[in-house]
Amino acid sequence: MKIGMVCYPSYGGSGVVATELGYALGERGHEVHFISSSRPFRLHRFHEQLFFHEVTDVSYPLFKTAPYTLLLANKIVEVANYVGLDVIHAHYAIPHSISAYLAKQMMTRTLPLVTTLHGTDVTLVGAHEEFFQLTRLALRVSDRITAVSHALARETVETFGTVDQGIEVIPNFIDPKVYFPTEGLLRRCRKYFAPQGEKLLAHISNFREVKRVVDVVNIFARVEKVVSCRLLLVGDGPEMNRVEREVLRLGLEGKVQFLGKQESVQEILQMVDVFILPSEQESFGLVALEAMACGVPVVASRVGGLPEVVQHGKTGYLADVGDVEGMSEAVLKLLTNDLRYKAFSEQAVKWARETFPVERAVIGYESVYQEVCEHR
Ligand code: GMT
Repeated sequence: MKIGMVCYPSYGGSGVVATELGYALGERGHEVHFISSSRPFRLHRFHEQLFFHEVTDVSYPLFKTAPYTLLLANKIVEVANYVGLDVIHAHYAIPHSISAYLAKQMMTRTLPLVTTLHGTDVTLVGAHEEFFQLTRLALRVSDRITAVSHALARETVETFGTVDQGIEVIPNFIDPKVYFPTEGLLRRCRKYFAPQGEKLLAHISNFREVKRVVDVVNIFARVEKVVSCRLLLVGDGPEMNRVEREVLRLGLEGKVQFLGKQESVQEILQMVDVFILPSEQESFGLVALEAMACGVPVVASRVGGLPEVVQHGKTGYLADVGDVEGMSEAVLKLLTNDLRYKAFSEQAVKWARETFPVERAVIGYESVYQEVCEHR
């Protein structure tokens, strides 16, 4: 099949899922055409079945900003006609599904549209008054809708009412050839970040308010009073300044290392001991899954899709949003009992590999594409 993959190129789970899915589809002989404002950040390996089409900016004195939704719609039509796309897969309803819907109207043949909901499109953007009707339209006009967790599927129905086509849940996934536990290779790095043999805690995100990165610093502050440890903060975003101020306020600057935006997060995850994700909202929490696949137990908030990803008391611990005390106790439970830690780490790898393999997801998406193409 020839699939048009529309996604955000920036640092974030939905772009990662779209890109990894693209590689997996390419491996299975499909042709995948990414359409985005710039090259998706994980689309760096050459693959003969993967292509990238950039939506070019247009400046015109009348436009305050370029009308991206329209430019994207136009690009979808151009690519669909030129390469003969069979299906459009939009990751994130706003504006991608709306652009794809516009593109469908402009086409002289049928072009099925599959929308994958990733979370903030429904929980934050879709729930804003300004986007509510548009998101509802995106849901109505998509031929098939998938969501990355049952929690997100439920929340979509609660927010927008029954979706006629139904919502199929296809959980996010990992490639165990990329995310796996390893020793040795990363000892050198570990020595650099934890020179006295300290434990290493980590958090990776786009540092938006919803991630509650300040909580991560406060959890670390409590833990490091009991166990000698360091914190690695990976990513960047609007909360960075607040987080830095909190680190300074707590006098932790010597123990917290900011690594900025990183691409090969598996290499960081492979050297850390516990991963912390105290988000306010999380439809899935892909990075928590990536951590577990690397053998790193996760301490996270009991919210959205996270209870479907992290097994409380088995592969990590869950606590209520904002429960900094509970999360620091959970980290300490893991760091102060080697036997427990080893069991959690092994269970995390097994759970991630067996429950969220890339093969299962790619077969799920493939059959969705086939069904929409058969019914066009
Ligand atoms: O979490 C973000 O801010 C980024 C966002 C995105 O669109 O990339 O992530 C969402 O999609 C990911 C991939 O499906 C999920 O793993 C994240 O949980 C979800 N984020 C939220 O729901 C806040």
